Amino acid sequence: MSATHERHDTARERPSVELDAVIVGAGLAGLYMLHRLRELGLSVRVFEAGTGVGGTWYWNRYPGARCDVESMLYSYSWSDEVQQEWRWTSRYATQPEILRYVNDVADRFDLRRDIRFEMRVTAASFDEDTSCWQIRTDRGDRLSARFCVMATGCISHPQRPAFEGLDGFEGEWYHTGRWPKEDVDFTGKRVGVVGTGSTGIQLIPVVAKQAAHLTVFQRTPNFAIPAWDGPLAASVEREFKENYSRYRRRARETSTCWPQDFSERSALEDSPQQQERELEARWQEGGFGFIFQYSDILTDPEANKVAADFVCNKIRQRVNDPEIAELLCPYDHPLGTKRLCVDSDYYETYNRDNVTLVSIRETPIEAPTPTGLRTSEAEYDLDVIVFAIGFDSMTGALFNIDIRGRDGVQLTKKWADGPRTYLGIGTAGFPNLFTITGPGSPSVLSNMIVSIEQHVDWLTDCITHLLDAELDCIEPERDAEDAWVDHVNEIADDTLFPQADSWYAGANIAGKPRVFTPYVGGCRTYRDRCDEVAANGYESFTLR
Ligand code: N01
Repeated sequence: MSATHERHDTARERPSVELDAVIVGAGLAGLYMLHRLRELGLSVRVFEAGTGVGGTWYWNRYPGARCDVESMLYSYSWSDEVQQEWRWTSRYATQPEILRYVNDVADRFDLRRDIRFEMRVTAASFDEDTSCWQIRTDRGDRLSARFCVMATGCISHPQRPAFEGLDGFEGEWYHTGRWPKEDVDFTGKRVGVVGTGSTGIQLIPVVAKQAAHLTVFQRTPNFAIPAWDGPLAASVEREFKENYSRYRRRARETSTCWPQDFSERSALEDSPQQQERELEARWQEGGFGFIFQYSDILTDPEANKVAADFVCNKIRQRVNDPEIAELLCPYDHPLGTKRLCVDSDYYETYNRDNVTLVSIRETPIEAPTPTGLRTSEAEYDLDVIVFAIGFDSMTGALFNIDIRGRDGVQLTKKWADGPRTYLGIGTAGFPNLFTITGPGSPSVLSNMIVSIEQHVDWLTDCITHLLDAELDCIEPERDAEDAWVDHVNEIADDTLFPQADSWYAGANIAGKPRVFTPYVGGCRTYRDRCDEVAANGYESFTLR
């Protein structure tokens, strides 16, 4: 393996290319996978629908977009040169800064030469005769590859606004997950934002500062913890750079891929005064780590209520109008069972004279009109509508490709009642098809970049093993897959997660089967399991 062969098929216009591996997506996962497979001497091609690298950070250019993991930890660990030389400017990196970082990595390692931009893989089918994947793109390319790696992202397929009449809206409208490259100027405009998840919560304060008037259409309030963002202190940068190997090792050892982990203490062991003190201290640290304060926030309703009440009281302190504050207090899901949001002045934004909160839970949006949005109660005149309504997560990007395994079985059919994987890495009947941070792995519950590196490294070892042993194919055994899916569901049922109508469970998409897909057993346990499987000669996989 390793050479790229171009073979002309006289019956067709385009040459068919034979490769060792095709990778779909040039985000953080696709780029690292390319780097590792190249190191093995394989011929690899990456297909990317965008014009540049970055994935999530390429598409989500909306104002206020930034990562909710601290920049010193949301970065690749595999190149000491990069982690020592790259200089982050703030505690939480903005989207433009992360995109510059990803581009810098692509340049340093000359990754672009194997990436085809503005090309979307439309189909991938397994050919049993050659044990290769036959791949097609929207440009008419046809390729054959031994390995097919889906680095398509978990939260990458935007949910289209399903409002009839949107075409008749005479103003501009945007989806945050497909934000244009050009600046959108809200100055002097009446703007409506639909959606108050992590994205809306980041966007709303920024738009409010520019727009003449901002109307926020909220269906369900979410919990947000302040980021307390600011310039990255030189001392913090130094501390990380001098001790990076320790921080990275620690992140790999915890249950969430953060260097800090859940406390071992139950909230219920503390007196109310102590709880208040502990949570206040954690609040002052800011960010996602709030959830780590007690061991049982995600498992015990009473402990969860302690944390949720604390955050709701903070909302009441931050918002001047008590009625608006109540509308912003979450009521329908335990804290943390939807992704905890991290905010910068989100709640204070509702104290501005030019911001109106419209609760559409009881008075839903009925339709766009030529001049704005109509709810069941009123009409709102708007020049711009921004939809921050989220994604068809976990499976949306995969289902956007016509993937067919053995006997022509379609992935959409096999997963019709919910995704079925072994370890979130592969699925029975689809040999040599790999999903990086796929459903059934901890991925979206973790510091994503650490989970990406874990999967890429595991896959690289796996492919090396196949090549060394002169084996063609690997795929999960169906029994192992069934047992894994059951295990993922069972341990989720021991937590409060299933109580929320979250995208983790597909509950945000009409008609999607409701199955909680991320593995909640912790990244450390998961990593140990993956390592054990590899050490035992890829047990529970069939190798041919
Ligand atoms: O999407 P969401 P998101 N009419 O699905 C509402 C990651 N992320 O893009 O809750 C009216 O969370 C919907 O209301 P409801 C992070 O993992 C990370 O915000 O369904 N409203 C909800 O309020 C995050 O969890 C970062 O009732 C409608 C909102 O739209 C994930 O991406 C930043 C509606 C969607 O919230 C997704 O976040 C941003 C409708 N028809 C995102 N349909 C950071 O790193 C949906 N909604 C910081």
